[in-house]
Amino acid sequence: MKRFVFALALASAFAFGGPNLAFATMEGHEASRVDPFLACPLTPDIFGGVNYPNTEPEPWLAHNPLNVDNYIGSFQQDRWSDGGARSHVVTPTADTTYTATYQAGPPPSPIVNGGFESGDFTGWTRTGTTSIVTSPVHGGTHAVLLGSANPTNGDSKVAQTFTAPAGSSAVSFWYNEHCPDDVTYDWATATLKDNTTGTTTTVLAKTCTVNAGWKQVTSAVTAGHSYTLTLVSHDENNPGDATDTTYDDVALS
Ligand SMILES: [Ca+2]
Ligand SMILES: [Ca+2]
Repeated sequence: MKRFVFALALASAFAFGGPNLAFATMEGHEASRVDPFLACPLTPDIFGGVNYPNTEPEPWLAHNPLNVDNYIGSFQQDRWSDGGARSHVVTPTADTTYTATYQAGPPPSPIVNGGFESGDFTGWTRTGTTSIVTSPVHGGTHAVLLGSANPTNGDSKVAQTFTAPAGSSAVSFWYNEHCPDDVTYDWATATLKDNTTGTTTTVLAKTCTVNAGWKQVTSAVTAGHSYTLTLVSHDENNPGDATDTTYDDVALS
């Protein structure tokens, strides 16, 4: 009785059709009929040896002798005390054609930390009273707060210079203003300077609102031009009606 069975299976054959390569896989043929391990005794009493299941995996890997592009593997799983073994044979590899489709992703935005998600002022210059807040936010978990719940004096602002990349046509941002005053005294405003042409556009005219929630501002840009976006909250430092403005999600599209 053989207790070590060596089974061999064979793999792929090529078929060529037309001007294109076509691959067909031929399943391995049977070297031992039915289950090659059926005749292997697992009871040591027959031979007097002791079987130690799963004690000695012995990996074995070789080229398919009929096609060196294929591999055939097996491992011996059980080991008898008298040297016998029980093997498993794994299916030989077969030629398979995989098609990968790659798509170019959007280019990285030249606006750094536009959502203030770094939790700091990375990418921005700042003036006046500025802070990073976690509430309210429009997107993510952070936004920038200009001004304060306490009166501040004059403009509080952040600014960033960037170059509009090819394919971009607009810059946008969101603001949430708390202005319990009159626009004569307190306001939010934003400007976009085209550094290429020297033109400055007021993209958010002076506004003073309270409890208006998040509002979006969008302004056209010309690809290839350099811009400086400045976000402002202005307070006239009068007790009792301090204004602050939260900005978030500065982005190009
Ligand atoms: Ca954010
Ligand atoms: Ca005020």
